[in-house]
Amino acid sequence: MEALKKIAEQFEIEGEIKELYLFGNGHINTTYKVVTDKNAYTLQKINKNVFPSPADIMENSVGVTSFLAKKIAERGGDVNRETLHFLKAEGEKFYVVDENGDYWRSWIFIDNATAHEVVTGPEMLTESGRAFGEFQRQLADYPAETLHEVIKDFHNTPARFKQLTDAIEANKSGRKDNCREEIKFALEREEAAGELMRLLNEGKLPLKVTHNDTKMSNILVDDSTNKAVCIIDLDTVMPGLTAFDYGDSLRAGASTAAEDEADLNKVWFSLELFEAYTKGFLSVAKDALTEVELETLPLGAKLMTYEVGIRFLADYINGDVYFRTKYPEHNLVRARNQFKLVKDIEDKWDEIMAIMHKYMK
Ligand code: GN1
Ligand code: MG
Repeated sequence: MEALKKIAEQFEIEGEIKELYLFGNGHINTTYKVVTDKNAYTLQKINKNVFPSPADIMENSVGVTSFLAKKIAERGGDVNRETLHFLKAEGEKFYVVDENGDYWRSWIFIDNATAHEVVTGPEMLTESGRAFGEFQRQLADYPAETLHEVIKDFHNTPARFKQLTDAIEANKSGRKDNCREEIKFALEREEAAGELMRLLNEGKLPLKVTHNDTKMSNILVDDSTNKAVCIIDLDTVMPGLTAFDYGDSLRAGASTAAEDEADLNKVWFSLELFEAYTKGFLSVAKDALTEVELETLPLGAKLMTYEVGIRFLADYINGDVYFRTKYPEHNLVRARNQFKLVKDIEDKWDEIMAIMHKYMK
């Protein structure tokens, strides 16, 4: 506790530390709440195995949140609540490095707000769409090319495809023959996998600031109003396509089951949830997007789902080296689940596009 206190005290916190304890349920970083006699703060250790350059992450995060803070202040909002307010440490840095070489950061604690793990209905998805749409709209004029690419090729689906074919070739775990059907499903879609990247390379889609991990649990929702307050988990903020953020929300949010549900009869892409999210997202982001961006948003839903499916499959064939698993077939179950959603998105494509056109107007 004393060691943690010493780390916290290197940030520009106000008051005497009264309490310091573990907080939240993130899977990657380690989070604490620090309470002083004047205020409360979040203190977090960045996982250096997943994120090899924490200083770059902090540069991205501070760049984006200070840009957002300016806009929030202009419209009379609460800058310490509607975006993360990172604290400075010594030497104008926004992080502290401890004796083990671990990087720490801190921001003003946002109270009376919760990150929900489970989507309880369409209203929640509309609110999530509004929050991520707002994130896109407010950052539309941020110079995306100045951001560090903290995880290379994160949503580059053809690069992820290559990682899968490499995994199949190496067959490190010897599991290749257990998943012939899934491999076939993935390989048949090579052409489609490149659609968004192709449009980007042809200059038809603009590079934007994207969050890249747009699930419901990365939004703090106000406990009394149920309105989204603040987008959190900015580690994967990078240059990307709007379709990545829109699509990744739907991958997780529009499914009728959990990402690792093994009974595929329960796994569907819900048009009701899709519509709820789309309504919220476009109600705020529409005017900040080009015609081609709007037309290709649903491709994001298909490709983000396909992409994480091939990542699960590759990890299964590699012997479960990336995603945390609870049982030997866990990654294969996840891959099957995502592919079931991809198939359902393909089957419902005309209806999906019709809904999109309704809200594009
Ligand atoms: C990982 O750990 P979590 O849930 O924030 C992954 C995402 C995947 C997701 C699938 C840095 O996110 O890309 O969509 O698992 N994040 C990273 O559950 O690889
Ligand atoms: Mg995350």
